[in-house]
Amino acid sequence: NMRMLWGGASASSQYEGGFELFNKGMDTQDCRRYIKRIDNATTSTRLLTKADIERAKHPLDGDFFPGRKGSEGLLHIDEDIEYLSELGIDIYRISIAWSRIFPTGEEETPNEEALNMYGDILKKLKSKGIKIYLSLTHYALPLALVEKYGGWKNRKLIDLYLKYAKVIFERFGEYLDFVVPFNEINTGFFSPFNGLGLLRDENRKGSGYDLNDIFAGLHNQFIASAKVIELGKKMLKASFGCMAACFCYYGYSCNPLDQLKTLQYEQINQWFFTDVLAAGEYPYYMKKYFRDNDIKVEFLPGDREILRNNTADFVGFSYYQSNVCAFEEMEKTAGNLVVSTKNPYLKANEWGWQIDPVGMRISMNKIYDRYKKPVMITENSFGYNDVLEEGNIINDDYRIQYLNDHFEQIKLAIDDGVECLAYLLWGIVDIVSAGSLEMTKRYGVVYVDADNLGNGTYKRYKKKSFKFYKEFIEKEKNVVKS
Ligand code: BGP
Repeated sequence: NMRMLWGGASASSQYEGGFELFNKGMDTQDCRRYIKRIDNATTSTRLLTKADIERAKHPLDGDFFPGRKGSEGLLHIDEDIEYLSELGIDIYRISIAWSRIFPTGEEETPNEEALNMYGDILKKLKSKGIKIYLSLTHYALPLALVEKYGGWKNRKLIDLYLKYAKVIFERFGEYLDFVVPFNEINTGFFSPFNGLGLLRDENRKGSGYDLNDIFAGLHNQFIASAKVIELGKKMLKASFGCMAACFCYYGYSCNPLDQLKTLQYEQINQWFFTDVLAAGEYPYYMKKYFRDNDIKVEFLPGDREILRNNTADFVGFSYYQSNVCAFEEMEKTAGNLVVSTKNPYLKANEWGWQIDPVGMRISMNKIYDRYKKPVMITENSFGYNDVLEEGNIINDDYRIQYLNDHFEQIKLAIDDGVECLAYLLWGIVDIVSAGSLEMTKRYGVVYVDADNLGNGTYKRYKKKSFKFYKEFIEKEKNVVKS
């Protein structure tokens, strides 16, 4: 079968900029204001309220919305594609901003200038022999759909999403190799604003969200995802996947209660979502969770068949770190989307994310074992506040170490027998972080000269890790030939 592919990944609102371009409609990511990080839960920059939306529409002096500028990708797209080509990557993951194509989500006809812009980008990538993985949406929901329908909790969004997907497939189908309807489908559970466009209600006790809204939103996304796959398979030869954030939970000790909590945490935080999209039905254990939390998910006639008949061809996942479950609340650290218990065996970065290469091998085996479908690492790398030194040098040896250790474990998982389609280095050209909106939380092998408030030249400089990744990919390509 095909050699494993090595590539990179980005997301529209973290990379593009071009907020004023071609009458783009505001989307949820354009509303998120930069606030200096006070804790690693990043609640204030992730879980927006109605007041936050109003402020985004009428900003105060000094307000900065990083999603509107990203890392000025659109201003540097030709140069960035040259870097990708120089690296020799096989595949590149991008997302399209829905509100560029349909500013309010409900226009009769799509925005032709925006379509042409994305068409040019896809053509340029293909002309370099780079395969395309398209996320139809990556957190960026047209704001008008939040204000008019309350976001994904309204079933109306399914048809509007299909209308958007149909245009993308008609116009770009020939360029697409892999299509995934939603980024990290489990985000809706932790980050309901990013995942589902649900506003946090400050007057509500607890998280500020009604679980019935969250699970209605998730159900609508599951149905939308399956319907997009049904439509896409009629129109394209691409492979269709699902994708979730992988948390790789460990029990804090061999205390059975720690193991029980780990089992339950992994079910509700991770397996539930890929069970629906990759296995095609709601898993048994959610019945108890819905009963215990008084949640009623409305299934319309045909819903169960749509899910069963349109499952994902492959299971993508983002992997950054592992997490710990302790039955007794213990010392907390942080991780992608969730706050987790500290693992005494692991080192962490300044955001408290714990570095665990072996967890990558464990996760690849567990996901492959569960679905017997090819897996794909759709996000990996590590956030560091890289320093631009004299002569525009960035000595990110720590990132080379992280990547090298994770590549070793990926190869061990493949030796275990796991079928892995690709590895995509997250934020391969530096972008704005999704959780904290920080430019200084850098993942890439290409540095972008900008700070957290949008100041800087936005010039690109190759980091030390650029050469490492370029040489690694070359070796990978030669090994297969020999
Ligand atoms: C995932 C998102 C990505 C990416 C990643 C890293 O949840 O799919 O958009 O940003 O997290 O997290 P952060 O950017 O917050 O460091």
